[in-house]
Amino acid sequence: MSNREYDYLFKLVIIGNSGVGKSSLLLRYTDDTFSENYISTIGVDFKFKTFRLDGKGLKLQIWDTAGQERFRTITNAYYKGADAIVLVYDTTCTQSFSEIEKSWIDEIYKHAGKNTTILLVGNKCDLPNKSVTTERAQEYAKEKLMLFYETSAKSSHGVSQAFEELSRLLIIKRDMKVEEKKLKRKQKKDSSSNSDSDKKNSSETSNEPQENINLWLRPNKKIEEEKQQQKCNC
Ligand SMILES: Nc1nc2c(ncn2[C@@H]2O[C@H](COP(=O)(O)OP(=O)(O)OP(=O)(O)O)[C@@H](O)[C@H]2O)c(=O)[nH]1
Ligand SMILES: [Mg+2]
Repeated sequence: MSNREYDYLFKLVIIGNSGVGKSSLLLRYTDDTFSENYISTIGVDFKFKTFRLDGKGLKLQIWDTAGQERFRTITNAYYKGADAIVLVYDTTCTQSFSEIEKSWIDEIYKHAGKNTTILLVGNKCDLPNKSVTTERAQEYAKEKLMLFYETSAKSSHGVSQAFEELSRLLIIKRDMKVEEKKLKRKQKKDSSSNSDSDKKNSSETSNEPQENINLWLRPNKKIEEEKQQQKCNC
């Protein structure tokens, strides 16, 4: 990492039904801790995670939102400008998944935009009473062009892998955007210098009589002759 602490800064927002384990996932990923106690999030909270990935320095600003319906108008204001949304359901709770299909996805499209990168996370995969099959979630993720991981904030299974895979995708997208901008700037510069030289050429050539061209060539020829005469013979 050159003179800055990181090469890439990304904003992520974790959303999903209340109790699916959003705060637990964040705490597992940033602090490597887990608690069985359930303290429901009020409004929003955030944490930073700075790390190196494939030789690059990354800083993630991760927003943890309250899943409770009554906070929805506050929380969806945070979707704007997010590089990615982490959409969480509980693998043992069918309702938490069907609400993704019914409402969470529309919330994302409405407040974050249709092109936002989405990571779908099936949390609590350590529990035996699974009710949302991997295939069902996988198919849905494929259809909606989302990344998909099953995790356990309790055992830490899949947690850092999910965030790292998401970060890799965000790096690719950011690099492509930067290249696109550079290309556009270059094209703009080229087209403006072309039109300048077109103007110059048209004023130099089209309106000038043929005789003048010869006049310009003549002094050059003279200079060449003079140069020849000045050449040293030793
Ligand atoms: N077994 C198991 N329990 C989990 C896991 N993740 C979270 N929990 C438990 O699920 C409960 C809810 O977790 P939270 O992380 O607070 O859920 P949340 O999605 O942040 O909930 P809200 O803040 O209300 O939206 C807590 O009792 C956690 O201990 C997990 O991976 N496995
Ligand atoms: Mg919470």
